[in-house]
Amino acid sequence: MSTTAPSDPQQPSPTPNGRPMRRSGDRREQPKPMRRAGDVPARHTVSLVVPAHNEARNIPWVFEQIPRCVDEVILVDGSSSDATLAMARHCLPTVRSVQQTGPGKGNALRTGFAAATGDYIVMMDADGSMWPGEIPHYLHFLDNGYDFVKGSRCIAGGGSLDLTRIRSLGNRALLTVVNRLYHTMLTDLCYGYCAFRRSFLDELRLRSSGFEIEAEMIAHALRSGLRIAEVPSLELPRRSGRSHLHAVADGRRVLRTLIAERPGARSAAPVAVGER
Ligand SMILES: Nc1nc2c(ncn2[C@@H]2O[C@H](COP(=O)(O)OP(=O)(O)OP(=O)(O)O)[C@@H](O)[C@H]2O)c(=O)[nH]1
Ligand SMILES: [Mg+2]
Repeated sequence: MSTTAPSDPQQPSPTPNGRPMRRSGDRREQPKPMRRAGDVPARHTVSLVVPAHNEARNIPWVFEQIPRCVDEVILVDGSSSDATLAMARHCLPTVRSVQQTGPGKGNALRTGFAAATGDYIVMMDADGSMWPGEIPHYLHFLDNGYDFVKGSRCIAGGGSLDLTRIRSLGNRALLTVVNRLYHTMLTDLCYGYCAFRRSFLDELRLRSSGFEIEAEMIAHALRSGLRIAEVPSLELPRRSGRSHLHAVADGRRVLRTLIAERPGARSAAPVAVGER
């Protein structure tokens, strides 16, 4: 009398040639094609640096909309007296928080940049005036060979629902200065939504402490010969809370920075033109 082992539902039933039968859903081993340089672009990692001073009420709107392409979010807290940090941790438990080393937005950004580990760094305000959904537009240009990508409110597709008359005039005047001094044709200047390759962080040689850091970044990017692109960006009104910017005093600091850092100026930070 022959006996048959009871069939094991885990085991595939053998085929006449002794091999297990392939079922639909089984993974097929595909021969892997050889990867050549330039075939498949590797995905670059992205750090988002967010300076925040008393922005607890705005953080939820901002953090909820950060796209999945961002790998790391760094919140640089400027000794907020509200629940900025607690709110950030509540909305995004993986957020990395760093404490800035001195006063001002410039100091906060430099602290955040130094802590970032991604291939690309994106900087964005915490007040809800910049829509996180635009981040992929910046990354698109970096992925396609640009080194420094800045938002522009003054090209088709961009705009501002926040610029007051005095700020708009100031921005246009400072823009004229930068275009003359640096022989360029940028369309916007005092706007802090930017992205750049982290490998160029040293080349940007940032020293500013206040709002003039945005102008310093652009001035040094131009002087270093970085490939700069502008993407349209819509600036929204800050969602709640008070502005930290003083249009006249900060405008003067931007002007001083642009003049001091102009090509050929003795006081300018040494920038390694043509090193790349
Ligand atoms: N960590 C830190 N963040 C700052 C400091 N100053 C400003 N910020 C942040 O930098 C971003 C830009 O500052 P805002 O006050 O919005 O300046 P602004 O956008 O020119 O002004 P509004 O248009 O009125 O909003 C915001 O996220 C602020 O919370 C600071 O000293 N430390
Ligand atoms: Mg703002």
